[in-house]
Amino acid sequence: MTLNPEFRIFIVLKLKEMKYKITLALGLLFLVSCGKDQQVNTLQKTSKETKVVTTKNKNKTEDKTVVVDANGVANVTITSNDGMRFDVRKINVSSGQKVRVTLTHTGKLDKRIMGHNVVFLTNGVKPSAFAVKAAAARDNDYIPEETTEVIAHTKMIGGGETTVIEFIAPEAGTYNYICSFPGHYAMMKGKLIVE
Ligand SMILES: [Cu+2]
Repeated sequence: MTLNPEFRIFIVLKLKEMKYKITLALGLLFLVSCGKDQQVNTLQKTSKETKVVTTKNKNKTEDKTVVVDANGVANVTITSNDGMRFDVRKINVSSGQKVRVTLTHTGKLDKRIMGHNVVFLTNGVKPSAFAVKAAAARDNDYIPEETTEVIAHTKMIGGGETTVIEFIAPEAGTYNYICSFPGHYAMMKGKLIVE
């Protein structure tokens, strides 16, 4: 059977038109799905930003960690972990007040690998300079022997342990506290603010 030339041209044109329509439809579908992806990304970004804000707000409560008991003692619990962090970075007390510091280590690592302590340094002592001397005092729990640069310090503890110290808050001023385990002071530090 032979088709007349006019009809053949008609069919070819029709086929071309269909091809064009299909391409156009696929293109639209692609655009729509891209748009959806972008929307999802935007939503994910927004929820991430919200999370960051929440964390920041949590950190703002850091200076509300001191609980003064019926005897006037300022109680503060500092939590540390295997991630080399103190959860408390600021402690507000009054001069002459008794301060009770509880240090807990919620991690799993041994104190020889991830030991933590809290060392309150006297005024004007540079944490970095003290940390160098402390690192050399391994046999003394990383506290330089007969040092005059320490107000008070806890013992070194490992994962799962807790230790408590008490001391009298010195004269008004801002004092640094650090963990003196080698390499920890840069991450594990805070300020004792005495008024
Ligand atoms: Cu430490």
